[in-house]
Amino acid sequence: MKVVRIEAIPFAIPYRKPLRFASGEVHVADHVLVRVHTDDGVVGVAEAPPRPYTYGETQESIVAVIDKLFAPELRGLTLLEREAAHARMDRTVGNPAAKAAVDMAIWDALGRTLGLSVSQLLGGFTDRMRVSHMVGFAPDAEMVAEAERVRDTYGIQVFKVKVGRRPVELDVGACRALRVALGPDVELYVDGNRGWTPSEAARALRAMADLDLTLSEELCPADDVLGRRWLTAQTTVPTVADESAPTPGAVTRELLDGAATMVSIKTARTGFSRSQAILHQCEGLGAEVVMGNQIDGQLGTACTVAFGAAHRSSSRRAGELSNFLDMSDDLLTEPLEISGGELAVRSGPGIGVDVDPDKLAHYRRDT
Ligand code: MUC
Ligand code: MG
Repeated sequence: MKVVRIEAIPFAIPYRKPLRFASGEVHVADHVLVRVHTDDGVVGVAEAPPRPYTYGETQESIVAVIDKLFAPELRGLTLLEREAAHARMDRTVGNPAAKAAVDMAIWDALGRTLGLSVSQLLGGFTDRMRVSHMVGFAPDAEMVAEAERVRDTYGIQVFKVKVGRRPVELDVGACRALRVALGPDVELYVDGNRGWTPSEAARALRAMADLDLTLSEELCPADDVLGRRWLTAQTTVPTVADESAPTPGAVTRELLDGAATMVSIKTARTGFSRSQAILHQCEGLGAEVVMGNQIDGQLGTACTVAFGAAHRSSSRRAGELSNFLDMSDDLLTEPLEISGGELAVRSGPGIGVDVDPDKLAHYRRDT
């Protein structure tokens, strides 16, 4: 059960259709595959998606911090010494996606070693989640056509609509077009990725008051301290903290400050160990959670559903589990399949997925 080697392998898979949102856009999944090898010959895997516009990490920085710092620091620890692994990684500040992928690859290796599912080790509450699909910026008709295609093909009934453009009317019009086309039974919520000021956000929410939005996520930047508190106090739509709450301390600040009423948990930034800390913190504080998507590939999505389904409070809402559908290919031997609006946890040991060596050889960027 001893860690003998950690690999960080950069790869790049183009998106068929880019995802555009207020803080950036994604055309290529330029992620990092992390492999943790043990002295028993077990290999645990996870993927790290760099999001420079959210956390400052790049594909190169993730590879470098794992190769230069985390791999030498973690070598020799057993798979059960995860707190020690985190204490060593936390000597380096930041780098959430790199740390999360190492954490999840260790969990995957542990599950494979024990012959047990990580989702069951984490909590085993259920074996599937309802799926929410993120709709990025495009002309209204394209956003509607995408949502209709995803609904008709995969049975998805929950949509997170990217907002945060200027003028706010652009997004208000898109949300209205989606509500009119999809009808009253589909769930719609919005994510601004910090694109609006508090006053713009307040105006937009007023203009969308009849659209039955269930959540509003990160409409303005975390540094708009008083503005976010002012906004959250006046809206009846629950406010989700996403990129403003990537650590337990930030979660406490956002919730106790009145800047947010709910928290997005992303395994891509807090792995399994720290996501569980945040989940339990939210349960203790009485704050709901949503399983978010960091524009994950299939491996990252398998991690999100494994974690989300493992606990009662994280499986309650639809998880954001479908944006890998826009990638032109992926690394797994058996692709994830969404049907009836749900994604099942993989039953195999660990996270339950395997990387196809031919696909990795084709897409890796370090050879
Ligand atoms: C989201 O929920 O914000 C966009 C940037 C990122 O880090 O995650 C995505 C989706
Ligand atoms: Mg978000």
